[in-house]
Amino acid sequence: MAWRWRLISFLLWLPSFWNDWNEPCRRHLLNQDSKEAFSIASKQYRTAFHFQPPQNWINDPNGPMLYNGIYHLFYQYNPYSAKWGNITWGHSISTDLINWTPLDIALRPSEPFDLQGCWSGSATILPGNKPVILYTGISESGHNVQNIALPKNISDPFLLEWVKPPYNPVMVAEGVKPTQFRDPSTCWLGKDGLWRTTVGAEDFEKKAKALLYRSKDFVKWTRAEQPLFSTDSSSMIECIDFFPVSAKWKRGLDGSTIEAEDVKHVLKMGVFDNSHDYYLIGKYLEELDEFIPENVVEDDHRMWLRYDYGSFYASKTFFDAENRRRVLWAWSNESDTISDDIVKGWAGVQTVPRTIWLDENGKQLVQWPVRELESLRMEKVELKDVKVSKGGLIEIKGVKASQADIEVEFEFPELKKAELIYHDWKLDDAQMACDEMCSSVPGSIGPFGLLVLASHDLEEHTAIFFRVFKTSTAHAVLMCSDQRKSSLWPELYKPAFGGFVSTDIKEGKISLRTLIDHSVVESFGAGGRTCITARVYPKLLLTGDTHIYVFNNGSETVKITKLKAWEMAKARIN
Ligand code: DQQ
Repeated sequence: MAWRWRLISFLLWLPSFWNDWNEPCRRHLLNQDSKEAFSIASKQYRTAFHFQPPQNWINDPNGPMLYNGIYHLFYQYNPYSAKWGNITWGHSISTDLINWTPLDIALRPSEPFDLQGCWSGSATILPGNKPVILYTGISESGHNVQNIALPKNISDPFLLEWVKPPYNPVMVAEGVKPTQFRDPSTCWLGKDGLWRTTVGAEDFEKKAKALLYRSKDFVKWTRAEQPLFSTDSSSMIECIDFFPVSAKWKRGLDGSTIEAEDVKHVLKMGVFDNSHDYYLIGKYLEELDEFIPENVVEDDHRMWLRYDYGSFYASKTFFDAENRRRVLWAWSNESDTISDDIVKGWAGVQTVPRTIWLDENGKQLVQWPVRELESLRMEKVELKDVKVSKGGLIEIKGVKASQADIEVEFEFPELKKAELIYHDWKLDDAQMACDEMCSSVPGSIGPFGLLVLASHDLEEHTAIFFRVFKTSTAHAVLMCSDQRKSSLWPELYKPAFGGFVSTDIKEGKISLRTLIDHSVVESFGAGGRTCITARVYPKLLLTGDTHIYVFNNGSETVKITKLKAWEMAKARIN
């Protein structure tokens, strides 16, 4: 009888196998004569200046650092497939943060304390110029534990090999879920001579905790009774980053710069439930080892700030001591399907490295691509003082529209003409507002901005734009990156991302910088006060007929006071 059941199950399984197998084929091999040109697996979706390895899956940036003049970037990497799994630490090095050389995998599962994966973590440079990695291992039994790895040969400039000392693991879950305890931050040194790190965790009441650990020798770590921060508004928090920023200067600070009048701290947390990175600005009270956020009235992560309102997660900063700046990296996930990724053979990129500092108003951070990116700028086109009236569309010709860097400043004449809204939006409402008011919904001051990766008939395009509103007491500027028309391929994740822009618009001006890199559209509004990264796969990239336009769908004329667009060279990446 058993053979009969086997035959029945085989027959039942066959159609699902056929659908699964056939669907990617239909999607990817639309034109059998020219498989490459008509496939979502086309090389056209690979990036020219965003970090990615030659193939396979990547996610979080890990342990970025500058060591003896060389930048190191490690990253979560699956060496065998374009989907998440078998997680190791990939490793690349650079002298300019733009061109990267791949090295061997730095950490791979090998010991009982990381047999099921080498997950995210950070690097710290100890006195005597000794780098050390603290990372999460998934143990034989599937628990999250924290481990140390040290360079095998400290005088190797590339830090090729890493050893895991036998005293690992150095931290195991206590009082929190053993499967929700991970991603140790870069360590900082207190005035008492103790090193500290914070680790994200979820307790048994489903509360998120930034646990604090201290150590004298970097070997024995003791958990502080009080966490650095805890919240009821999220369950697990991942990839915590905790660092000081100057309230006076744009320049970055070493992670161990603690209490000083003009120093504030940033606590960044990846909220597991929605995969968004949020941050709070506040004071770190060293005596109490506690972080006290400023301007927070409710314990609600939806009211916290975000570095980026798009596809951006698990970010991490490092202090670049040579250039006195703090640099931010983040993982930007694909928005196609897993089966697309398998056919593409790769998934995941890192956003461009961004310098990050505290805004003059002390209330938010500002980000801007590192200046080294400008070394890739080639042909340039410029516009000055061009008016764009209602319904206007101006094409920016003369640069390769799939690999470009555009900076534009808009001026709008009469603020009092802004659309009136009768309710106060919450920070979290921006995406909903962008969803309702897309680039073709006419307004008053705006929507105006860029249409990029656009076909000549606009059937495909990604719109990045602003819209200005007034309430009874103030003005609000909405920035959107709308992907809904970005591609004719079906089954992609194509939302309209949005964030509010906190900027002084009384002067009637606002700027936008957009980096276009094949499947990445990374935008910086108002000098980097609001950032949105999008992943898009326009079909038009396969034929190369790509356009960039400035548009205005508001009743009020806006002026392009200046616009510069550069074609970008391809970086040497891995
Ligand atoms: N990715 C890692 C974890 C981290 C998560 C696993 C965040 O360590 O919590 O690949 O994307």
